[in-house]
Amino acid sequence: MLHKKSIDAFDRARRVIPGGVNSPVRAFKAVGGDPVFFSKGEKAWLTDIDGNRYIDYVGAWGPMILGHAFPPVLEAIRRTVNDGTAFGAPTERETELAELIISMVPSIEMVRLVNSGTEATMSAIRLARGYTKRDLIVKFQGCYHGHGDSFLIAAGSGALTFGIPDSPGVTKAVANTTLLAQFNDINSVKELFEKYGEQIAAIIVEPVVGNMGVIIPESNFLRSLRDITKQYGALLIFDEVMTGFRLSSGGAQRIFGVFPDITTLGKIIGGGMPIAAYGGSEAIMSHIAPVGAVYQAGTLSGNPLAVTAGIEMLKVLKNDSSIYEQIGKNTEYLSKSIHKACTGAGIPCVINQIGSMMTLFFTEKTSVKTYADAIASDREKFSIYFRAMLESGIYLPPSQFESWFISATHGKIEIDLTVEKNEEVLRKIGGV
Ligand code: KE4
Repeated sequence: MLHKKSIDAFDRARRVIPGGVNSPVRAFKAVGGDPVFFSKGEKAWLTDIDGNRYIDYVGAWGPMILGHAFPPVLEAIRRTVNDGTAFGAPTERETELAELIISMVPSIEMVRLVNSGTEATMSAIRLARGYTKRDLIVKFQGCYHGHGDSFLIAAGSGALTFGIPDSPGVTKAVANTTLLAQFNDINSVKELFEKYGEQIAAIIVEPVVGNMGVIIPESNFLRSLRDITKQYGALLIFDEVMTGFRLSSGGAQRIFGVFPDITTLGKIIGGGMPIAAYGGSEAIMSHIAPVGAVYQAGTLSGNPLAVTAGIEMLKVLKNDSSIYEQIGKNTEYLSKSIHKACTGAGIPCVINQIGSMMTLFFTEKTSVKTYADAIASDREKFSIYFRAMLESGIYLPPSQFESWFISATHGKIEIDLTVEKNEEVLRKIGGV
């Protein structure tokens, strides 16, 4: 494949944008090579500025569950934009979207719309701290909740100490209010609560992890988080920015039957437009300004175009549960086909798949259930595989530690072609 225009575009972009990208993962640092610049998306396909076409498994990092350029979304935006792009005042559409979200997500009685997943998670922990009048937050090593200071925290020296800043600019003071536990290790949570329980405002967790690659909660792990937070009077926050409306029309919480106090949402609820949300019981959400004292605001929150897109997305997802069944089946078939091919090629791997989320880990391990398991994967092998698949017209997330996203528009043609290209690539890279 020729990438001359992308290479030139990247050179130009790097002169005026840090790293040439507006979000770090897009720069291909984790997989090497230069990023591809795209000009068009349609259904399961992307076209780059050199005219190359790819089957897309990034889906803008989750929003495109109904495929790129979903016609009802485009039509609704076209219709809405003629009346203006923002008013900074309430519109009925925002209420309609809020009512839709509440009707779909079991634990949400009231919801506030914001502009990004990071805003949603930052607001959720501020709300938890304001509601409980406690300062400490527990998060899990390897889980990502956006770039809020409280989340950019690395593991401290000991299991029972506070985190340390994981980025310059994050202060020690902030790191001293974040405790780190290990996903799928309930004892690591119990130890923290035994030591700090009365000071802990909330646990925030990706109920199914996407940001270590896909890691599925062991049975009872989420239930145990629910029990321990209730026992100590802390709140449970499910960060469903990725899993919300992805794993089911009611998110991961409806699949696992565990219901948090606060849920954060994003990605799919905008169908690619910038919008996110956080919600919970009325008792908790009524602590948010202007009703309550916990302050949170946003100039473009509830933006009419983004809200219109979200209404169209959720109307389809709410009314057609067969979508989830279909994309789950297609993803399972893809996952099993790739695993079979890797095994046949003598390339050890583990694939974690749930619904339309999956990750191929190149690892000698027989399972990937924890952060330690995930980071033991062979990143170099993934990079070689990624670049070979890219050259074969398959656009995967440019990092071992991300979820692949399958959409309702990944049909037999796309899945079979991906399986075929995977086999070709494995023969090419062999036991590298
Ligand atoms: P944003 O601020 O990027 O809209 O959302 C942050 C966020 C919060 N919670 C979860 C579970 C998330 O996955 C994310 C963002 N996900 C990444 C991909 N793993 C976005 C891609 C990027 O950073 O460019």
